[in-house]
Amino acid sequence: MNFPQNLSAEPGDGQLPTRCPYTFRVMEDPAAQHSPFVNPKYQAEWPLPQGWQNSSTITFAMAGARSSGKSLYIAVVVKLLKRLVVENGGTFRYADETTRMIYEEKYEKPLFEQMGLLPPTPPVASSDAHQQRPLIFALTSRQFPGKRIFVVFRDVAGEDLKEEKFVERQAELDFFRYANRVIFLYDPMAVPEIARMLEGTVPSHDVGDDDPTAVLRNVLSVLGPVDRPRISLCLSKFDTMQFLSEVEHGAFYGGGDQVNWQRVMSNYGASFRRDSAPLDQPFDKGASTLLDLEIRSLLSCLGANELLNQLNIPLMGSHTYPFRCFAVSALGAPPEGDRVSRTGIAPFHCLDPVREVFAEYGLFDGAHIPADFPSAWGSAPQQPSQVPQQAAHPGQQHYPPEDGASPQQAPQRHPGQQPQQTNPNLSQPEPQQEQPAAGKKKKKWWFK
Ligand SMILES: Nc1nc2c(ncn2[C@@H]2O[C@H](COP(=O)(O)OP(=O)(O)OP(=O)(O)O)[C@@H](O)[C@H]2O)c(=O)[nH]1
Ligand SMILES: [Mg+2]
Repeated sequence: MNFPQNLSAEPGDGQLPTRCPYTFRVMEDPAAQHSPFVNPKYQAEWPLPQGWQNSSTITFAMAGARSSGKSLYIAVVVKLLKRLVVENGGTFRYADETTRMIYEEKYEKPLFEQMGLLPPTPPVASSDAHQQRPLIFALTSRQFPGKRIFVVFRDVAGEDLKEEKFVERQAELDFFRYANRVIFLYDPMAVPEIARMLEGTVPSHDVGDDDPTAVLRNVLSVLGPVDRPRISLCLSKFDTMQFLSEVEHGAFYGGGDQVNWQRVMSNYGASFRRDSAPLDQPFDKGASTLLDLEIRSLLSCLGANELLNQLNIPLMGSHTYPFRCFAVSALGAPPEGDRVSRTGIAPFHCLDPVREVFAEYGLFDGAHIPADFPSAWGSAPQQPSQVPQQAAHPGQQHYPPEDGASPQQAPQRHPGQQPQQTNPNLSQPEPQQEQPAAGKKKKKWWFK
């Protein structure tokens, strides 16, 4: 099932515009030296990474209840993203020093070096809230030699998405409205029936108390009546679901309307039993469509009907929320205590939500070597210069406003716009220019 075609969630109409890495909003002037959404007084501390001008930006915002697996997903998906890019003949690097420091300290070292888990992401109001800074990666692609692509992830604390006093924190999450994808994780272990069945089979681990339906409702309320970023609804910790095929269900299965989980999860024909397409092969859209249908039905069996219904009935405005379902497992096996499994980290289907976006633009979609790709000693021929089409954003304003007025209204989208299915016209590079190093000092003004 494809995303609805009557909604264009991409302001660039199928192209990849230059966005502000902090607010995710499209920059009207892609050649600007600073984000127009950052208060000029603080632009030195919130700079655009080197080479940002006329680049193409792809943005991902994480969402989900506490302990649904968001931070571990980011830790793993960054490693996988690098492999995907390199397998496809591209290059991958941290776009700035801030990203390197945060990724290495908060994600890579604890998980991949110490083989431990990650602490809960601190709420944005706390002084150690590292997720205020996005993780930005600079990519190049062999399909589009010389073009600069930046991929941006923003982690979120489940604590900030909980129901209690959500309106007070809502403004901090405005970037959801402009993300290319909101990756929403749904933890099956939070379903009491599943947790009960797996007791004794899967080592117990953290499960948040928050209702994922309420958390999703909060995310949708941030989107308001107009903005409809596409939502990748992921059944997370899928390794735990796979254990259900081994659980003797005599004690749990009473027949009738009850789901026989052992039978469901033992179905060897199901897409969720197979791995994704190899990294040097095109993203398998057919398998992804099947998986989408299977996971919708699994979510329904897990009692997540209200959650699914919310996406089909607009909370505000008149448009439903375009979403597609995925299954992901960052660890590949349940952790043992506060450490990852002794068998190691074996991610399952984690890159699917990212590859699905790339495939839309023909990026990193199989090790395709263009006919004019240079021989070993030649230099890559440049594609004709094509400047990305920029969406008109009337009334662009700094955020936060200098005069303390309320933030600017969302730029108007065009619900009737058809997304373009062809490759994007990625932008040509500009000569590199010096940027001040990203400031380490935290500024309270930015996220109140
Ligand atoms: N079995 C399994 N457990 C996982 C997986 N990913 C995360 N977990 C478990 O879920 C816990 C929470 O993971 P995090 O990534 O820290 O969750 P989070 O969504 O970032 O949580 P907050 O930061 O509090 O919002 C981990 O400590 C693990 O116990 C997975 O792929 N498989
Ligand atoms: Mg976290």
